[in-house]
Amino acid sequence: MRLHMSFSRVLAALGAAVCVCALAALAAADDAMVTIHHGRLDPASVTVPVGGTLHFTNGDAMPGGHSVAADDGSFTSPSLGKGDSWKHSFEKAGRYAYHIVQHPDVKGVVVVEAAPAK
Ligand SMILES: [Cu+2]
Repeated sequence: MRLHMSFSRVLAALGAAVCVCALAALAAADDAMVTIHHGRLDPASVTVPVGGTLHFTNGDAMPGGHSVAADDGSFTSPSLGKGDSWKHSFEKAGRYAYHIVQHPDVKGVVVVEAAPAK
């Protein structure tokens, strides 16, 4: 009985440690998300800090999938099926105009901001 009690306590402590780690990872992540649809990018304009990561998720089924590409060629995603994700990290500040390859008239912009001076 005594052994069982302490084992439960160890489990509880482990659980708490995992929770704290997950929260810390979330807080530290300079991540943003964009969902790709046939006729729009949601949101069309997104801001990440230098070093931040943008996650693109394809929300709509499309024969051959959807992909996104920077107008200046600095990034191109693979073809994404519905529900698939792809991520890209931005190491240089600037404005990156991009579009959906299958819907070139659907445009978005990624604003990469320099980290504030410390
Ligand atoms: Cu489409």
